[in-house]
Amino acid sequence: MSTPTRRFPEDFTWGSATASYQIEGAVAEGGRGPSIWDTFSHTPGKVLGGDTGDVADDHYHRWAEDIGHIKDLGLKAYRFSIAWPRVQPGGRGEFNAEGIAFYSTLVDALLAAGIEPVVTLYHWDLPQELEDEGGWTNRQTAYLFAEYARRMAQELGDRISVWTTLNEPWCAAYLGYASGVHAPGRTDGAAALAAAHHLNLAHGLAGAAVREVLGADTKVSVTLNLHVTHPVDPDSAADRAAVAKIDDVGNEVFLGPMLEGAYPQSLLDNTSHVTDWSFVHDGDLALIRIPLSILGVNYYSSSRARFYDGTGERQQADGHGDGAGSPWVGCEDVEFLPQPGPYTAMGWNIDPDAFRDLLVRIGRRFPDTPLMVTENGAAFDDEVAPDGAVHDENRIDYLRRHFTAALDALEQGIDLRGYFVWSLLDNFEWSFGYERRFGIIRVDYDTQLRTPKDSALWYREVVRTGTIG
Ligand code: GBH
Repeated sequence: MSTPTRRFPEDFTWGSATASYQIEGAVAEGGRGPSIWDTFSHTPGKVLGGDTGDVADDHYHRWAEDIGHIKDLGLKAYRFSIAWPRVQPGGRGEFNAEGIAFYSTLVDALLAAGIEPVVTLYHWDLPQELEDEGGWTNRQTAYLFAEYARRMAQELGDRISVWTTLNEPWCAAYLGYASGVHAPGRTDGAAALAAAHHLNLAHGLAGAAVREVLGADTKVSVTLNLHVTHPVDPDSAADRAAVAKIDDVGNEVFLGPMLEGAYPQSLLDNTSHVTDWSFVHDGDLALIRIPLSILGVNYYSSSRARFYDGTGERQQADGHGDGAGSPWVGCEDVEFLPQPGPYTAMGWNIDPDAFRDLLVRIGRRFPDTPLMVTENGAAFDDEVAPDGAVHDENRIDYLRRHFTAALDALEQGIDLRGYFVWSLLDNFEWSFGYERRFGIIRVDYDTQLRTPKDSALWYREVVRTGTIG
């Protein structure tokens, strides 16, 4: 007796993902204005090795070659982000025709190559001029974001398959405004919660604006980095309560308003020593909860947390090392313990079971909202073989195990529509600069030569056959 080959659905959306600041370069070309990441990366000490996105993968000039690689891999979709300061340099007022033309041409070329464009409107590169007025702590930013979204809908129109409003608002709010390891580098917990709320509002207003232009059935999504946190001692009520706090500040702060129309009372209570939440105005929650066509899930690793009783040094495991503040606003009595390995080059543990459980849990909780894995992948210390190839067996193994987890979830009846590997190219890994390589395609930063790694060639076979080799 032979077991049938396990297969992904015929119409499964296989793709790969990137983000504007991480790949484009050309930061002062084509009328682009400065973003908070330009400012941050040019501030000494903020990014490993002093790296910046000034050149990155030079994708602004090499997009045609990059689309060729996507096509060669047989991918059905490409997830990329629009740099707001490229299309509207100051974040308000005048739009920049040259910036809009760049994305319009990119979209046409993707369609001509048979690749579905999946757009993210915000992947962290806020126009610096808006940050000068408070950035995401300023309610006005949400309304300006919606105007930018409306214009993009008018310009790119029905050529876009899915409109994703935000990428990982958790990172934008907490890493940007609480721990300060991301732009704009602020360390103020109350500011981070205000930012989270204004990002929620921005999501609702932008999604509504896109649908006003393109019709109510336009696919609108948001991408969240959902945290899977295990209690250190599952039998300890205190540890389970610690995990519940992390769930609130990490997940429910977005899932609640976006999908259920409310912030959990436990979140408001547990952060009342930080803020009174007066930035939530009457009517906001109704604006935030728009129908979601797809919920995007980014997943890389899991964490372990427990109750911290105040004795000894509080442990943190956010991958950013010593010196950084905690992103976990209001969770002063929670600590993270290092996870057991194996690890990727980020120091993040590899836990595909947690990925499967997450997809199943979220899928069952929101049965009417299809899921899409909008990011999953791994950084490893790749070596280039004498023939120029990259034999990244470790990345293949990581992807194989996570694809299998996704297949498990599908077989449990979860409505999972697609999977985007992070990332198409090695790129600017935020505060870790170019040290950390997530690409399935190698980029030589001296020559800008692109070389598909073994993982890319392996992925091509998965996409072609719908089975995991
Ligand atoms: C994504 O961020 C980004 O969307 C993408 O641009 C980036 O290049 C890619 O992933 C790789 O980093 O629980 O405090 O220990 C993912 C960022 C990584 C943030 C894991 C949360 C755990 C933080 N996430 N991290 S903590």
